[in-house]
Amino acid sequence: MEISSELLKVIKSAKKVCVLTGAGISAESGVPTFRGGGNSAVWKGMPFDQISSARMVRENLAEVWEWFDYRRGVLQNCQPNAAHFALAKWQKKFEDFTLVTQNIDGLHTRAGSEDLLELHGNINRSYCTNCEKRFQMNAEDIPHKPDSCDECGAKVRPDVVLFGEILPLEVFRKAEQKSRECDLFFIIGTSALVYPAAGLAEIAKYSGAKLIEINPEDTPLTDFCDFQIREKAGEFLPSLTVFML
Ligand code: BJW
Ligand code: ZN
Repeated sequence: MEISSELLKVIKSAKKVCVLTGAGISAESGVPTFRGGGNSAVWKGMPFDQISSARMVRENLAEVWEWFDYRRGVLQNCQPNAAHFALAKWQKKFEDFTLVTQNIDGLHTRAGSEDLLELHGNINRSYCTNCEKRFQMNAEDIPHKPDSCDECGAKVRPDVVLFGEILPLEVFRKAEQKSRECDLFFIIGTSALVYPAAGLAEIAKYSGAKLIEINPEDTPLTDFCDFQIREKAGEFLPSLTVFML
């Protein structure tokens, strides 16, 4: 795999590095992406942005759970891939390193990444729709447990950020701060269509960081980037990591 000397120079001189990942980084683990023929775009005839919405939680929570339990089942057969492991190594390679993900699959953590900023929640957590008590689920429990809150008896819902919902404030603030402060920002495996997550790359660029995109396809941010790597994350990141050593 060819890696330009210019790219290596930028990476080797970077001190504060921020990485934003999306569904594409887990594609090689067998987790379906949302867009671009990733296979999870439709569930029972419903587009995913309809079922993964705040409105659906209010109107048909049982069906929302069915969709998330189905995906928790898919994840039982998925392991972190070479891209997740490469990024776990990066946390020791830079003076300051921040990993921000839109993914809810927990694969970065399973690969050894620490202090992960999960913008859209986690598929193995839930919270009470009334008192907001949080629950950690066992990945093996399908269907999910518990179904209702042990404090107040109300129904629990997945702890994921659906369309029309606010991102966890502290997590987003930290991601925003790190994007503003970094000198190098990677955008890996995301279609960069969903905001405010995609806006982090814009914050980084306007604050003076160099932007590197790793994605086999173009995105709306491609022309905005300093380097565009048209490769699969699981193939490119391990090679890059070897050169970085
Ligand atoms: C590979 C690869 C390989 C393949 N290697 N790459 C500004 C303008 C317009 C609208 C908005 C705006 N700001 C906010 C909005 C509304 C909305 C939004 O962004 N809509 C746009 C779609 C238009 N945003 C929200 O609603 C957010 N909330 C919010 O803004 O709150 C404030 C507010 C509230 C109320 C009113 C007004 C404001 C919340 C967004 C939450 C997103 N949630 C989801 C679902 C989570 C639960 C679930 O999993 O079901 O999160 S949507 C879905 O998209 C999921 C993902 O995290 C997210 C991003 O997708 P991602 O990761 O980019 O995946 P894909 O599939 O799109 O792309 C995969 C990429 O990988 C592709 O590019 C491939 O090429 C690539 N790839 N193999 C590397 N091997
Ligand atoms: Zn409760």
